[in-house]
Amino acid sequence: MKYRYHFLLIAIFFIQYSIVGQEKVKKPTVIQNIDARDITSLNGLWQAIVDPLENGYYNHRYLPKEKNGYFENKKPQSPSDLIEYDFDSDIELMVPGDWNTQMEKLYYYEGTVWYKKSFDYEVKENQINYVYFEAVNYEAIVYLNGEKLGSHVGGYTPFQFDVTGKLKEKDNFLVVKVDNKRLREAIPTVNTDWWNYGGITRSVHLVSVPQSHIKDYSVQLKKNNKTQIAGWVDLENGKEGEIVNIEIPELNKKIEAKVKDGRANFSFKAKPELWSPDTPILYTVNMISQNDRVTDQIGFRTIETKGSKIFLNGENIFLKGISIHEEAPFKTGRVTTKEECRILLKWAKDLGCNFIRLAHYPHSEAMVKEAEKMGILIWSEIPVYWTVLFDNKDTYQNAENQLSTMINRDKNRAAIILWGIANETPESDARNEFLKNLSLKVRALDSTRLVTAALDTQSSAEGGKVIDDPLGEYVDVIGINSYCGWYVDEPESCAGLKWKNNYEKPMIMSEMGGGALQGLHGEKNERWTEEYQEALYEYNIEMMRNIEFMAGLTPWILMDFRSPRRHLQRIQKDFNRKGLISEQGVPKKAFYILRDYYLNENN
Ligand code: GCB
Repeated sequence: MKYRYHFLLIAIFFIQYSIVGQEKVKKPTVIQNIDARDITSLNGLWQAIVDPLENGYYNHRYLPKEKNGYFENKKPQSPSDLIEYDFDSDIELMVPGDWNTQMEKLYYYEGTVWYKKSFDYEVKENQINYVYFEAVNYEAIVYLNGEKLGSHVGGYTPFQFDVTGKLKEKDNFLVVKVDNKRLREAIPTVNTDWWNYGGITRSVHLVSVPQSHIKDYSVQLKKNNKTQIAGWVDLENGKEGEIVNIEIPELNKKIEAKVKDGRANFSFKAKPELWSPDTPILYTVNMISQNDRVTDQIGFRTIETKGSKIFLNGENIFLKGISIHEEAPFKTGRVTTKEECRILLKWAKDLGCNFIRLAHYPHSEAMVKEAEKMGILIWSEIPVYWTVLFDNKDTYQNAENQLSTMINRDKNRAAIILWGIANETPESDARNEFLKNLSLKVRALDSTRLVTAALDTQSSAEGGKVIDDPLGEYVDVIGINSYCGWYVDEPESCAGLKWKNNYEKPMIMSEMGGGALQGLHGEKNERWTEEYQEALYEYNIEMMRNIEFMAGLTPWILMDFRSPRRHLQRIQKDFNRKGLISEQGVPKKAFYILRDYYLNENN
């Protein structure tokens, strides 16, 4: 009896501890579908102060300032006051936007910039307000009217803070300390092949939602079931037992689901016309709770693998893709508008693509939604790139947070079929464990899509390559980055290169390619000419024709993009020149080689 009692006490202790423990690690989440909410834009010109020594944050003992930090936006009250900063007489930067391409002196800048926006706001009764950031690269510390709201790490995912009761009708000021210093332990780490564009790179909104509101939802076909729609709606401050309606008018569906522990689960039969690149059909879906209503455009499709093939809606599909960086056409810098997304996506369409790899980090929600409307399948990934610190627990947590936020934001997008967990990571036990855990995380969060990773670790065997990376076990689709004819071997030798796969899984050639300066012509063995790149594509396509387990490809890359690793001034001028299109939008010869392959084969 005594022992039983002790056991009970211990059990209660553990249950409580784990609940409290969970509470402690509860991550701030964001509301689903920001486009469908009552929002006030905070985009436009913000005042800014460039602060390389973080003088507005640390005192001369290098301790964070509790008072007199730049977040207070102080003004002298008398002529004798000493205040050594002034947003009003400093620079201005456009939001959304990176700072590097807005001012010449910020081109290479990596460090802290303070952003400030003043605004009036009509506060409505009985509403909850959030300030919502679509993305800030890399670390953001956010203050409203001098008070710290919180901080966020990770350059490509959204975050929000509750500002209910903190907004005034007049003269609010939002200050964001943005820091894009590269850190060894961060995700990505210090070493990448793209520009570390700093700033408030995506839109900022003030959101107003009812006290009891729809926070999040998932509406998708059940895994591999074309006639069963299943999902849930999460309410914030909802009532236990409250009814949530899910309506799909075009399918004549009106479903009632009851809230239990904050969530209304549902599952119902339906026969939607399936979303595919040829038929990118999106249905209007209304979610209606007692006090809130959110509408989304949702597509329905299935995706699975069998052996080395990928099946979309039960039909074998060959993924004719291209890799894309979120780099703006014509002006470079980060993509900031829907129009820029559409230009890049239209170029992918012109190339004959039904698929894109959004490299190497989650792109904006606009990019994903526009691609979905245009009928383009998507591989979306997090920046676990090259040599991240695989044995560091915080690094893992950071990667997992970015992964969860990416999946959370885009889980209703039919276009996304693959979640990418890593790119070209060096094999080691720590790395295998890290990536295995990320793959398990994906499966726990979203069992309907496929897991992939881009690998450059294939071994060499006589006459060819063997895919034998242990990570192959944990992914559904194996991505292979291979630069035959550019970093290794002569282009002519690629055609005969043989591939063997130790896994009975589909393989996507997730990168291949070589550089060319648009307009530079010469012999096909002359590097940097369009002819060299053209021949390289021809030989590599020849090689890929002979890989029977290939399920698609996303060559590197649609458009030339800025990279601080690319110093050859007569050719590169800080651009990675592997684009099939120049940064000014002019296609190179290889563009047409790939287009011919896509339009004339594998249909
Ligand atoms: C790679 C990387 C990619 C680079 C590319 C290159 O393997 O995944 O980010 O930009 O090679 O051009 O070297």
